[in-house]
Amino acid sequence: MARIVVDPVTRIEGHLRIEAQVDGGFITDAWSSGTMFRGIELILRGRDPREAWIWAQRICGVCTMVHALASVNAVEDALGIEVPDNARLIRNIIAATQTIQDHVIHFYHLHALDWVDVVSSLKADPAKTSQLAQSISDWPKSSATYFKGVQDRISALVASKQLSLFGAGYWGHPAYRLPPEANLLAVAHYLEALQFQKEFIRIHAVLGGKNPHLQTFLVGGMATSLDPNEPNATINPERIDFLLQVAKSAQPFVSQVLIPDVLAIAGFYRDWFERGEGLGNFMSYGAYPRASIKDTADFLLPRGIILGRDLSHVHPVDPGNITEYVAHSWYEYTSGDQTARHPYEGETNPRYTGPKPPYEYLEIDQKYSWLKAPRYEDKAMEVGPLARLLVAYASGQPDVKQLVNSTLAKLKAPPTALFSTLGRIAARALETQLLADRLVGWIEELGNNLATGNLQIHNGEKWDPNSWPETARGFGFFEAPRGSLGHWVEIENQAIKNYQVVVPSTWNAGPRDAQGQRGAYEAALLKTPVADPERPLELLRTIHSFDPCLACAVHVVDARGRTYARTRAGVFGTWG
Ligand code: NFE
Ligand code: MG
Repeated sequence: MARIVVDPVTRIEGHLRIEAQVDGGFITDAWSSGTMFRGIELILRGRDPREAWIWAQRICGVCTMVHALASVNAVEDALGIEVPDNARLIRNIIAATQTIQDHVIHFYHLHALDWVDVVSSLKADPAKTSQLAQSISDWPKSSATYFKGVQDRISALVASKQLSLFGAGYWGHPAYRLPPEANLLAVAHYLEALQFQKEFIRIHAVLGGKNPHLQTFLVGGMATSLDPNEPNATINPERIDFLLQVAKSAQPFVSQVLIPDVLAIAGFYRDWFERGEGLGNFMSYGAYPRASIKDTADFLLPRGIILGRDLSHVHPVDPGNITEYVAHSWYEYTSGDQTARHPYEGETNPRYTGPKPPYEYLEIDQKYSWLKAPRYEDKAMEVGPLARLLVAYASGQPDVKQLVNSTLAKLKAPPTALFSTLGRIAARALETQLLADRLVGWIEELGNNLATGNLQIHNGEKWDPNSWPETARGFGFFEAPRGSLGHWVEIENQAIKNYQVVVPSTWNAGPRDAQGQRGAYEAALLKTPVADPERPLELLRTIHSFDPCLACAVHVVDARGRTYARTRAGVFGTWG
């Protein structure tokens, strides 16, 4: 028996520590720990609810605007504000743009190197790489000369002995299976994806003034001016043309680069279609209102719950059934640490109980994470692209059904293959395609509103706090790139009395609850083979497939700083 400690897990946002028990070459138990405390929920207390989104958005620099959106949704819900159609469209456009960019960055820059051996790409024959590229896609950058150029860049990097972001990888690990040509192809696309995401996010520059942390959210709508006759308006016909042009750039990149790469890589790692899922319970709050923000039955990505991998039944989501436990988290509840609390009654009382640094292992029988443990009807849930896709598929969403069925046919895999590490990766890629296709339509709708004189962007009816009731409370849901995101706000005497955020990575990376039930990461790691405990590449594959974001999940870094426990397994590259 050996205990593997990976701390920090890198190529993620924030600080995550995984401890795993390995017996006979397989993981037999695992513990997930968020190792920093943040306090945005406390910072929000006493503030004007109309400015909550500005603070909440700083929870994360990766999923940037999702907390702004959930925050305005929550305050609008509390105060009974309906937003105009243009605000719905602009929010959908901003959010879909965020998710597409985030998913591309995740696949290429945060995850691909768990499957792609950069150093092996030096052995590739550029001519054969060209043949491979042309056999799987029509993407034009596919000549032997092009791949030779990419290989020369990697060679120069290796010769400089400064591998930079490719330093300290597990290169040569036996679990890498791609031939050198496929590795070179993927490395070329890693570099292209850097360029793509930089250009694509200009949609946020137009609609939000900047990225990350857009400036144009507003309780009651958006602060983006619409005027067909005003050259300086945020949205005029020229800007619509520009947005369309940038949005359309995503379709070829996703269909000719991302999807073929995911399918090609999956073909070499088919055994990863059979491991790494874990809980079997999946939840999506639903996202992207098609007609009205209020109509939660009419989302592009439907709301629902799948239990026990049963795709024949989609259960409804009742927001009243969401609670958080702190039995194994460094917090205390006035009602006792074995109790669960709904976010409206949520408490953020941090209390670190140990171990004292430097330490070897977490106190797994006691408290061991800065994340709470969210539960739905006392059940742990996986959230994220796979959950959304499964809920959409089981709900009969026609676009998703068609995408999933055609992809499974190409992979010659049954639907049960989705319940896996690779299923998570495939689901993210398919969602990117779905959103890239839909994004253009929303921009066109916005252009139509502009052309027909529907220019309302903000509902100012409840802007004056004197028009608010003495007390009010509401919640805002959204499906962030990593999954179901909820903000709960309680307003009293025109100020925030309590604010609670339950975030996707808290659902997925959270610790055990009072009943000892594992969180999604903890469950997903069980039975994972580990060929070399000193280099636990397989563990990283499953954890990275969730796209961890601990900054979101623990929502002020421990100002005293902390010494990390011994890093048993170093990993390469950092993010954030
Ligand atoms: Ni910091 Fe986030 C997303 C949110 S995390 S990335 O997506 O909300 O779980
Ligand atoms: Mg919280």
